[in-house]
Amino acid sequence: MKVKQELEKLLGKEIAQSSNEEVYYALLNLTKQLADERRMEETKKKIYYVSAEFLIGKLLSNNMINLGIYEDVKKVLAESGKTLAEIEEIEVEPSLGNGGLGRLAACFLDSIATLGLSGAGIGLNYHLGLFKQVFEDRMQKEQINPWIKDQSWLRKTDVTYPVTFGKCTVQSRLYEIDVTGYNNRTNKLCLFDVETVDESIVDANHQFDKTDIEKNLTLFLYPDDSDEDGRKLRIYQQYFMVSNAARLIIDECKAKGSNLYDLFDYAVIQINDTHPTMIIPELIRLLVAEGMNMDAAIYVVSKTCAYTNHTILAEALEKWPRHYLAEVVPQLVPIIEILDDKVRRRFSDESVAIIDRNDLVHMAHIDIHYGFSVNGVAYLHTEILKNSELNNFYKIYPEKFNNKTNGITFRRWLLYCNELLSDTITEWIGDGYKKDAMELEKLLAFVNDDDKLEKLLEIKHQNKLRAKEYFKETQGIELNENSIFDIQVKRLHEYKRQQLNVLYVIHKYLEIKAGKLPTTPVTVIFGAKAAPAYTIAKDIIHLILCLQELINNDPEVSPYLNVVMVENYNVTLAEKLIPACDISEQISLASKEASGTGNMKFMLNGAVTLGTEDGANVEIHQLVGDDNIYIFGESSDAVIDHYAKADYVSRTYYENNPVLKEAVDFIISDAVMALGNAEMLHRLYNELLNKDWFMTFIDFDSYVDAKERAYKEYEDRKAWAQKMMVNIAKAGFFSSDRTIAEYNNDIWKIIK
Ligand code: 26Q
Repeated sequence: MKVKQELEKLLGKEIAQSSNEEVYYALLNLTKQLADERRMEETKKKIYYVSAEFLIGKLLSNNMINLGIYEDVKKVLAESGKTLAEIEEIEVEPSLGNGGLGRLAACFLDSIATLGLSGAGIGLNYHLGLFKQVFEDRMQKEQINPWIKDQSWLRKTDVTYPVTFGKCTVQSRLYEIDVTGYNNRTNKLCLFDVETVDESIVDANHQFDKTDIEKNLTLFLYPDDSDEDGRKLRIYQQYFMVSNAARLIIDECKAKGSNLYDLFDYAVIQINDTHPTMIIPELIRLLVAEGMNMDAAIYVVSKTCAYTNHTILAEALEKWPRHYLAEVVPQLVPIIEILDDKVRRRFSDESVAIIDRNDLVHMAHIDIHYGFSVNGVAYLHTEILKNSELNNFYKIYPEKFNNKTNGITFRRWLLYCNELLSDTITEWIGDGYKKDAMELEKLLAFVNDDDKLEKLLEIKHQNKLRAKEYFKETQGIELNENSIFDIQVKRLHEYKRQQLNVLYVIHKYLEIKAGKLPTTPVTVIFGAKAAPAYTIAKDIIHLILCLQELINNDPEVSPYLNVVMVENYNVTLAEKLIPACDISEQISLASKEASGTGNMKFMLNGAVTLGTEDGANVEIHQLVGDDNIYIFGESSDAVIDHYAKADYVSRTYYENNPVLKEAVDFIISDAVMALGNAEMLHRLYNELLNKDWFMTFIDFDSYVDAKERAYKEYEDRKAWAQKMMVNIAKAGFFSSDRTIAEYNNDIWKIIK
């Protein structure tokens, strides 16, 4: 294809004479056309990945890479004096997810299409999605984030269903986004919406009538659930999502010849965490409405649905009061009661019941009893599910439990975000790794090749310069490209322990003030959004922003240490930061991070992990060996034991450790108080001293040791480059192509 001609045909003029915006829209349309040409016939069985989140990121470059026109387009643009980077600025990042689970869903869609599997994602078309984060007075403020433009990747379809709630019926509308595989088929992401949604009901303080379902249903991802109306709105959303999904699936299967008694030969439904759980009773309801008897419907649905668990945090396991469901979706309640009744007849163990004694409906329990597969997302996580969190279920259904260690798409997280590295790898080992990521192991042959090690360091430096330029331009932030980039980017949560990193920063600051100067300067970079109602998380952001101000403006300290918190961390910023990183902070309290996927992206881009034995870090550690990772902290067994015995007392650590005490006390020192809000800083200080539920203090010493060791070893540039090489070489296992192949072999069994 002649890219230039095609583009100019769409533009009606020369590229050089067109604005960036015109070029962007021409490329959008060209890409859509090409994606459409790769549509393929669907196989008998299809995988439906149902998820409340799809954190897909910008799509233009991704699609052009997958369609094989990326290089040509770049060349053609360059000839007209334009860069792809400036064209991409026009695209807005869709705001359809908030973190790991949503980004995982996006990587999975890419790999499903890339492996040539017939599949679709199903979710909601949130108009305002997740909030945009801005910093004001060194605090997080949320702004609404409208992302849908007149022309976008969304395609309006004719598909529409009436969805009935207790109090009203709404009419849905299906929108689709094409999902291109890498040199392979095009699948779809199906996003349901209601046409009556009205963004204008949101006031200046982001408040809106939470009971006006017709107008608010698809406005926000995870609407504020601090009151009952907010919690019910979530149920409205979830039911709307799964009712549409169930009907779409039934319609498609019927069209392919299913008589519905054989639904499981046509469809497999992967339930992404518990948010889509109501698809189980909804499908049962619809099959019964089609004339199937209840037992047959339960049997068919149970053979069609599979569940992925993404967390062991108790507060994230959804339990809905029965009376909420009775009000929002009364038609499901009798079915859920039958499901509960059947469980209770078989098992006397109260802990596996669906409706508990307090009349709470345990969504995960529905999935486990009435799905055929339950999987965790990393080896350790699945072991913890089997042996503790879900042990009572594991004893009943050992055959259902399986592990699927997460993965990431290397198209976005290497080929696109780090072209320098991927081009260099191609030069060294050919491009076979682009289809078979395990070929990256060929890089191990170069761990003693000085020139190649030197080249890796040079690429890292270039990526730091690129990040420096980007953040200077977009956020006015100064990054020192000659410093160690020590990065922690992920949602703000106490279990992820940004506060541990902060305590180290304070400790380092105090050391520098006392005259102990580091050899190589360090930039500690944070990026994180806090849930709007999560007070302590916002306090931690506040502390980071105060320290940023204090440290970066202190001429005694800033030549050696800088703290940077980037605003509105999202997929686009991740693509800039990850390739520039030296040290990847993965410091969750062991047992709490189900997997993590940022850890994999950093490793693939040549950062060295500083982490606990948690989630997929355990597998990274095993792959790269002790010398190529910095592991610290209590084991997950020890942590689980502390919780069981309730014997962790943070104050004891504080009182017995003067270095820790000094750092903690600094939170409420005059220096910080002069910049910050006393109430927030005191609240955080007290939380750490009196509660510290995620055991920050227990790992402080070993964290400081590991970090010092990493900084020290960074000085030996050759030894460090060898660690980088090993990390990149061993990252192949974390390709989502591997993960999806495993899902297909063990769970989905889609035959090409
Ligand atoms: C729960 C109750 C009520 C409302 C919302 C929620 C809720 C919302 C979002 C619960 C969980 C989430 C998101 C979870 C998530 O992102 N989990 C991450 O999933 C990744 C992919 O498997 C893992 O790598 C991470 O370890 C895990 O934290």
